[in-house]
Amino acid sequence: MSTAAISVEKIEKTTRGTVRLDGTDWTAMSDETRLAKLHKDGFAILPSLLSGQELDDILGELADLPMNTAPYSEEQKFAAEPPQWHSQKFAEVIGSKRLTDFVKSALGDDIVFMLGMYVRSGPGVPGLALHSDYQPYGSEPKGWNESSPSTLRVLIYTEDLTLDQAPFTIVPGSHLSLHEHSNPYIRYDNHPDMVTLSPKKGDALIFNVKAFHGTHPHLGPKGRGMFEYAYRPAWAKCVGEVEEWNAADVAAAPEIAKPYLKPRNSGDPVSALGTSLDAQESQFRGIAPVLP
Ligand SMILES: O=C(O)CCC(=O)C(=O)O
Ligand SMILES: [Fe+2]
Repeated sequence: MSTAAISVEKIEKTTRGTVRLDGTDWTAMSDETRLAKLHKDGFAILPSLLSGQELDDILGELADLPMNTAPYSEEQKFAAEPPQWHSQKFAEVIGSKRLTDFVKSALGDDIVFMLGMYVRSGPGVPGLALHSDYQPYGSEPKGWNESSPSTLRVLIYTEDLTLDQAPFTIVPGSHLSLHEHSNPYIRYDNHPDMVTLSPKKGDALIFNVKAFHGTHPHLGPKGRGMFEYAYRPAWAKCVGEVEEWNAADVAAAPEIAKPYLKPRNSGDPVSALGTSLDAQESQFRGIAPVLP
């Protein structure tokens, strides 16, 4: 496929829909405002979480990680095993103070790391239709893995997501919808409320898995890498059983990651039934998120 003729500035529409660039300047913003936007819109960007050197160091450690190829494109590859057990530096990000402080501001102090992934995509990858990563009733391909009612995903790209690099798409506020159109098992293309995000390499894009999101197709000549992490509050376990971490892998993980490597099936929400707390000291403000 010849891609040389495509000018990034001219990409106004793709097979996934119109490109409407989110114009937010995420650098000139407090974490408080980022958190408020995460609550209201379902996503936020923490700029420059990883430096170019840190990305290169992780990529170096991942260079010999076995990858599977997607059935729909030779150019789309997924880690065949969790990257956090292969690369100590990838695993260190799980406990990054800047990242976990922000995630805790959204989810509370007791959080569980649920997912590590590494994906590479290249020219010709068709992009992802808008979808939700919340499957409350489970599914054949995902089992119970996406059934936690409260999860944030964190995406860190290893290249700037220019418009020809399969930029990210999302429908702001879709994580809040109770409407029949927000059946999380449906996918959409050409949604008029979809916006396109174009984060820089090393930024952390954080989103509520209930939000409908996807990507435009990969039109440019350069490949892109993506590190993925997910966290949930300790109570919000998956509805059915999911695969546990291997104890030896957890034991060998960097110390900074270990507080978050609790069992994937841990959590006992129902035991709180009958509990009644006096909230007047203001320590339970998490049920009333602040919006911008
Ligand atoms: O490839 C991307 O940018 C988004 C992938 C995605 O849908 C996800 O990580 O949940
Ligand atoms: Fe997704």
